[in-house]
Amino acid sequence: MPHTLRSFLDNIHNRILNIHDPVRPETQIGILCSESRSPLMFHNLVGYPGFKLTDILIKDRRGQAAALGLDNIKEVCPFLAKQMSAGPGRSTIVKDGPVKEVKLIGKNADIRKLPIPQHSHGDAGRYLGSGITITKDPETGIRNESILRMQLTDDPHKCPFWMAARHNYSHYLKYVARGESMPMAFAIGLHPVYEIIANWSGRHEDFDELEYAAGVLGETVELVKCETIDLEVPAHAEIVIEGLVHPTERMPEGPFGEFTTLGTGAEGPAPVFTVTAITHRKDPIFRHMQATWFTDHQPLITLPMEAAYYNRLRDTHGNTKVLDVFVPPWASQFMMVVQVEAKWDGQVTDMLMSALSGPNLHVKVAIAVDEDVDLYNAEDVLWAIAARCNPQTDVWVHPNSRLHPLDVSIPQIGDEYTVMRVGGKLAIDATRPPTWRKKERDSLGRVDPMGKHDPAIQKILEMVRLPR
Ligand SMILES: [Mn+2]
Repeated sequence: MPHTLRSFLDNIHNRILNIHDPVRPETQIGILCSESRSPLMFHNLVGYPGFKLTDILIKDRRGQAAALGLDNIKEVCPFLAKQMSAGPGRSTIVKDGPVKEVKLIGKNADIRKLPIPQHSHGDAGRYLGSGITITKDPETGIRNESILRMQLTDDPHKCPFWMAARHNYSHYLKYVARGESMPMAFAIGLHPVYEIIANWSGRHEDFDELEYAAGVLGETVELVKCETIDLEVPAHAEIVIEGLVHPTERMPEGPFGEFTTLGTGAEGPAPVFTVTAITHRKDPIFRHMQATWFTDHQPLITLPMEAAYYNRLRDTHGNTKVLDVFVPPWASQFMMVVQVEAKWDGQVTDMLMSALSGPNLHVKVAIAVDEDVDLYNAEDVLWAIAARCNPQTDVWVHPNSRLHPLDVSIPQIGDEYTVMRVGGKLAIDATRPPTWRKKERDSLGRVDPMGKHDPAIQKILEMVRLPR
């Protein structure tokens, strides 16, 4: 059986909160998804009979472990790094699939009839932020996937969108140079691993992100041809939106509350997606990705980033014992915590420089902690900074670095590019001295409370740990 949104929801069914009360996607979904700690399924969407809506599937390590088929949350980053190192899987084109059960072509394809929420107060409108965006290089025929934000308007078929992702933007520029419209499709509602890998930003000259995700899952992904454009889309998606992007058409786009939880960042005249068809399952589940603070939006991008940096940082000095990498979803993707056991002086320093100069522009603050610090726990990380860090020698600011276009705290350079921000990056070494200097290292060892390993009290210990 292929990995689908439905197979994933079956696997986590006992964690899902099913909501049967009437809820309005345009005005009420935003806060409900933002506040939820666990998976949600809305069964009664006012104005959208037949549709269900789900979100908050992988916001924490527990959901991410479930997506990767793991029990231990500490394996998430190393496992994904290993699977991604193994390279892509395959795709195959099939004649038909569940996503073709209902076909709305041309005038019947009104995007406003999908239960697409408005995410935040101040947004320019309802926003699709959960569609795996598929384009194809007109020269090589190799597809690209990413997840873009697209704004709904009063026009049932016209949607401006922000194209920040590098690969499909380069596709668009090739179509612009030819004076042709670019075919583009949005696939909504896939197994989360396809959503996660769609946000990977590495090079791929002879495969696409769908095939890469299929490799991580150990399967061949089934694709079907679109109805109105020359493109292939996942056969087991819940919903597919097909359309064309004209080479010169522009509409105002934004503002949109982004993953930063800030309401501004990339407004401007934007390319326009013209809807040509919508196909979906008979009983479609709309996969929403709420874009505010600590939702699925952050880990969808940070997971492939963590895996890529896990491999990259282990290369420091040819052999650095990096144990785990965590980009906290509650820190806007701009902070990276690395758990490391250094052998030599300077090793953590160089590893932190590598973290701050890696492939992603997101990393503004890099923190190194020891193997005995729970890097998923902000309290423990802040303890390490407080107890194991001499600010005179262990903290530094690197100036004149390029930062993420949506990092509004960093000044913008010039007004020709909306995406060029240059500022400082912060490194914090909160680790003990390296292992070859055992005496100094031991002086910063943390004590274990009495009885920690006493088997006789482990049951009581579990009870006292539970929140009451
Ligand atoms: Mn790509």
